Amino acid sequence: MSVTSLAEKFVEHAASMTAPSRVVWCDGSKAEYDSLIEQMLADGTLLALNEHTHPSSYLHRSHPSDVARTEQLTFICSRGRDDAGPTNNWMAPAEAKAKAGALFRRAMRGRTMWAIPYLMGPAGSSMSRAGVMVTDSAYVVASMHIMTRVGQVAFQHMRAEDDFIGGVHSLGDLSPERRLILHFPEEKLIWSVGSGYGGNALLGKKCHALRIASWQARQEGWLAEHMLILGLEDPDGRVTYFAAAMPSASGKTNLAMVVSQLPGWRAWTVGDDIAWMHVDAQGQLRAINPERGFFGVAPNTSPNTNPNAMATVRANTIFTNVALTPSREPWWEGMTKEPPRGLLDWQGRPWDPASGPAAHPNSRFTVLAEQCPSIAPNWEDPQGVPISGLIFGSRRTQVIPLVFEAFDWQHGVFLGSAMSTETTAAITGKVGVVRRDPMAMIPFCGYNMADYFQQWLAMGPRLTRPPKIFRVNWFRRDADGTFLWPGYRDNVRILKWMVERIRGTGRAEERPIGYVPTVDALDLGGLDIGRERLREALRSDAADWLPALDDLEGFYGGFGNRLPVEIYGTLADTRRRFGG
Ligand code: SAT
Ligand code: MN
Repeated sequence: MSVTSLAEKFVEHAASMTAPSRVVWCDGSKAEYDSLIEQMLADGTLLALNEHTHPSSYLHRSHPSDVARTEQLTFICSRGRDDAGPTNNWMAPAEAKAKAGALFRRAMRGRTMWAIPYLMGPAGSSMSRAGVMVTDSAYVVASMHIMTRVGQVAFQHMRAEDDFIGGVHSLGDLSPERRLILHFPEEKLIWSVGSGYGGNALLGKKCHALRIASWQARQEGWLAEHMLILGLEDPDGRVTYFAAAMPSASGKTNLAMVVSQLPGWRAWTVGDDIAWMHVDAQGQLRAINPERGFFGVAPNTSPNTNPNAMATVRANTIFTNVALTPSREPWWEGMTKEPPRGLLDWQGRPWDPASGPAAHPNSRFTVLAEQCPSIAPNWEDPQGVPISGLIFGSRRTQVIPLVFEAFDWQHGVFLGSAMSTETTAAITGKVGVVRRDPMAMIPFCGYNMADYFQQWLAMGPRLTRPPKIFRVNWFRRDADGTFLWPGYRDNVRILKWMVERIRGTGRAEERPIGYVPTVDALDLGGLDIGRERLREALRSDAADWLPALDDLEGFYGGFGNRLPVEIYGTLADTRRRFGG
């Protein structure tokens, strides 16, 4: 492999700080992956699963205090505090280097440091970007093999010697007291210490492909988003592509792999977590999936909720923190109705239902995207796929209707900026608390969110046919706490209506919040849902919305006069339409 001298220097510098006993450059080969697996089986980092039912698949049990992203320990270390904005934790670069430097000092002594050149995005795409990360975790290296394109291909895509994001990762002592996830956008640098968990440690994913990439995207005029990408094929074979933002552990993977219930309609998966979107020379928005695999939430994945994911993880999969059956098969809550007897829980103890779930609620599978039965034939097209619809979805028990459409681009950006959601197990902390989460990017936007809204607004006029923007909420409940909409595969009915809206045929009524489907506009063939329930799922009352808009104004206030006037203006228009 020909390594550039700047990449070499970067790795040498990281080695001088962390003092590993040896440095190994990764080439991304199958032999390399196999030897990492061998090593982890030998030292107990991995357990082999049943070779007949789950060939070449493994279970990893993480440290019990290292099971999710730790947002309170995640910082944007831009030079100016205002450039990180009020929704990010900020630390001055010098202070951050001093603090983390103390934790990195000789942290790898007696250990191997792997240097991983990786590419985010398909080979041959001008939208793809390279990184070089070092780590002392074999689990991280094997996971990077699955989630990114590792090896020479990264160097081939560098447009200059310094055209890569540098990442330094060490497990440290895994203590949350000595854990920091730091981003230095001006230096194209990521430092992460004290965690081996996916979102904290696979630096290509959230740290690079969202936090640093969003900063670069702002400067270069594109968007790095927390979005799945899917194509919906109609009975005539025409495919309409969507990108959809939803918070972590809120159904992105399920929607990305959805199996259609509607005769003749079929969904194709392009990505399940991240979309990089550019405007092409014709003014068309195009998206690539920067990742190569899925790092999906296991609980509630079943032959019913996501048959494609179940088929994807039949082989060559690394499971993290799931439960184990006596026949060495993975198991998690929601996979089968009844838990099998004799389970070991995610920490390897005989499962006692009184002590909580058998699988950790944020347990995961890591697997190549190409194994997914619904993977789109063109998912690695260097040009990306043309996006006709953008979807903002969140998890809200109340207020937000099942689906509605923005009046125009600016209104759609407002709807994205107004998102709030109930928290999930994907982050450490309390589950089910409502928090603001514009565009599902609150944990991932690497710069001031007021500027981020401006970036979104500025995209609209550059697009010849701006995608229609939709807001969805699969999670609304009735007074008894039961979901109003069945979700999962029935969500294709909602996607079909969106395709009809994009083509100008779908029926809708105009309301203060946007265009809402009329009850007869949705294809409900074969679905047993009362019209009253559907009407309730689509309801939008001033009594719910006006207080919600007041709350939203409070959130916007935190940005001061950096918030684009268009956002305030659209808020005022919405209030006026409600008669408030
Ligand atoms: O843990 S990750 O950040 O990689 C996944 C997620 O929370 O969206
Ligand atoms: Mn995610």
